[in-house]
Amino acid sequence: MQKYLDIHPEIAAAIAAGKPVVALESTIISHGMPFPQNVETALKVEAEIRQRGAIPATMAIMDGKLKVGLTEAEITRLGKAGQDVIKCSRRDMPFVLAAGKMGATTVAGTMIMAALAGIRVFATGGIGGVHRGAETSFDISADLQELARTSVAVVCAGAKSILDIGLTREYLETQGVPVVGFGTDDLPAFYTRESGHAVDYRLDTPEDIAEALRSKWGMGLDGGVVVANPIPAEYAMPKSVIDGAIAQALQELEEQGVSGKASTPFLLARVAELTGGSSLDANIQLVLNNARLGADIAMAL
Ligand code: PSU
Ligand code: MN
Repeated sequence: MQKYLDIHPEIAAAIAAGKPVVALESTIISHGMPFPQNVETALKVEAEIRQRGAIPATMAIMDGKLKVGLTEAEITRLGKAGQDVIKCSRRDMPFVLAAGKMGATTVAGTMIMAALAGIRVFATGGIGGVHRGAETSFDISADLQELARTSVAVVCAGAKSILDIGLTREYLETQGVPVVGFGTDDLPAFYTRESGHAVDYRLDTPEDIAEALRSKWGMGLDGGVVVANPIPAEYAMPKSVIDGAIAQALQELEEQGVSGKASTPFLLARVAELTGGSSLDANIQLVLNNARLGADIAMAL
């Protein structure tokens, strides 16, 4: 493992000293947002985490290493390359590593790297899930299986309604993955604060969340936890606007026959285009909001 894992010295020191560290993914940089907003947001997210007293660790595969903690130059390199970077979930990581190519980690990939490095809290925008029509396409994100097995708490704004949120909930339940609502009983749907689906447990403080994580892992139950944090009300989008864009993006997905790992980036990009800049603004704000909560949980832990 030492051969592959390259932990930034500041992060290695923090982990060794038991200081709070928050993992961050890089597919959101390469495939989730356009340049230059992706790089600006990634750097702002890191700054926000530092301001709360924790240390950010953005993950990627570069130069034949699993890099835990990127420099500003590395984040910029990744953000400029955009969709040319290889999106890496569990399946992809060893091949990109072996080939010495640049890879951006998804939620699943980032959870794997966080666990390898000893980081327990990870903040991002949205998780992958069970896609609409999965009963025929079988399109279920590997993020869900990773949540079932890898012991990292994922702070997100819920799941986008490009997914079937009800089926995603069922899948997580089957896999024993708890879905916690931070200050909410209703699972957020990324751009909107509510999905109409209940969370499993509502907790109102970072300390309560940290205590539940300690209990889970302390009793030997491996696996992740979804911590769903609603987008701040002032940045939430009207449901009708977002629903319309998602419906159109899904129709185009089918018409163009997009499938496999290309589906999610295609849908994210089309929804962003169809809603103009407003969904990108919302996306940026909710990620920052999750970074703050992630830092608070890491501090409490
Ligand atoms: N959802 C978002 N933004 C994202 C992603 C999902 O709102 O950037 C990215 C994350 O990296 C997530 C991945 O892990 O897409 C899921 O891809 P797939 O559905 O192919 O597993
Ligand atoms: Mn998929």
